[in-house]
Amino acid sequence: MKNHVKIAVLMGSDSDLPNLRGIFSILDEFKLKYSVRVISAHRTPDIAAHFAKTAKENGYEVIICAAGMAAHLAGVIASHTIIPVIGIPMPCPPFDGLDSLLSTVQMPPGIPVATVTAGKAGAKNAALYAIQILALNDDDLTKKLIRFRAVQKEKVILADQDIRNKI
Ligand code: RP5
Repeated sequence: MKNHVKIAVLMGSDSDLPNLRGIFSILDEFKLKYSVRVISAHRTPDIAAHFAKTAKENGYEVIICAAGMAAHLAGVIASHTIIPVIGIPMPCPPFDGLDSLLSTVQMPPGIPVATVTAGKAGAKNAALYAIQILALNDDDLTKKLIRFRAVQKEKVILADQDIRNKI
């Protein structure tokens, strides 16, 4: 399968979407195709299991899962596939993401989930981490990642100069 969609982005609820926009802008910037689904470990458990069990044959190489509260989506997906799973804890009231973080990160030994930080920063890092996984076998993506870091570095250096001129 060449040029197939390799990245899946799953969210436990469409209420998670505002925190996940950064994923799509980064994947778009790298010109990568992706699938986006709302799948809940608790509300649609059969669909979650089916998605994970068929993910490899459907050509996916990395799965990003965002969920909040008792956030089991990433863990459930990971339990049904050997494709790498990245978990993003979603901030939700009343505990503002600490509950989601612990639910996502605290996997029992044997079924790993690569958990990033909660919320929008985690979403961006999940996208970049997914790209880094794909870049292991893709020189073009590797070059784009190196360029991304160079641009990021330049922005910090400019911000440093700017603040030193002002203060
Ligand atoms: C989780 O429950 C979802 O991922 C979401 O973060 C949270 C609340 O979902 P809604 O009640 O807003 O649909 O499963």
